[in-house]
Amino acid sequence: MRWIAVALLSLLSLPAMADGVPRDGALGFQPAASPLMEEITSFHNILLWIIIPVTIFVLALLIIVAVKYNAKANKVPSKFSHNTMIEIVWTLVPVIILLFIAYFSFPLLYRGDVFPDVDEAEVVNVKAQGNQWNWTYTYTDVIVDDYPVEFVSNPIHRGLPDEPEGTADAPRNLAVDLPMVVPVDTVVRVQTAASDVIHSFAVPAFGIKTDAVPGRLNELWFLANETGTYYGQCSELCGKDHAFMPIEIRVVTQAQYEAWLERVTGNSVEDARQYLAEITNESPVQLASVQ
Ligand SMILES: [Cu+2]
Repeated sequence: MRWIAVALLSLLSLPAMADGVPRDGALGFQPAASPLMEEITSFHNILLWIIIPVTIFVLALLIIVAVKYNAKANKVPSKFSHNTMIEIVWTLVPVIILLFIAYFSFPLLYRGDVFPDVDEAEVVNVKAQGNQWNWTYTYTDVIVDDYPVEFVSNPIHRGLPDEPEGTADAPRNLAVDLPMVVPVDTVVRVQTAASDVIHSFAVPAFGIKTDAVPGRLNELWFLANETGTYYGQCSELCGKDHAFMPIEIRVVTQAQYEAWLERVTGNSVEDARQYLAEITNESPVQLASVQ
């Protein structure tokens, strides 16, 4: 009974959550923060309306058969082996249901692969390189002294000596020292690669997941439509610290993004980090329910 209560409560409280953090006891997806994830969530909800009746129908058939046709209740079993009509029905009906699902599913599956038709000048390009065990983010459009801006995003190991100050509330195994920062309502192209083994770049609130493969450049895109802090994790088993290479993305306003860029390009990552802490204090991330 308890999990039913938790499920109902988590459904009721869904709209109140703003940031992309996993919650204790939650069911379903994190709240969508991109148009793609909104579509994935509504497709998932449509599927529930199909799956639940199918499950109830099959369960009902099983119960009817078990009760009505068991050896005690039905001592003389019928001997027929074929019924053309019923075989046509139980083949056609599932085919129609599956075609209906595929009709919505396939375009959605490839939506993330097709880059939207936008002005290249307005796209933010970031390369995400997976390493054992952290991510290197390269802002390929932002050049300082002939080199693109690049920094390593390390997880915050809470309780260990290298824990940075003021991060006591940061979600465990999700927060990083230097997050990827992108502007809101802007198409972001992420090119994934890896320096050692295969990793995978995934952020549930944006509905994105793409492998990061050594010697290969994969591409994904997202558009975050709400400012906030969003968390993801490496999603391809990559070694002993696989569970400790989180992804943190800060979605900020265009003005904040430009201010952050100015600090990064001023060659001071520490300054940029400080700035992020400042704007976090202005609108703190709600993490009260995170353990
Ligand atoms: Cu991994």
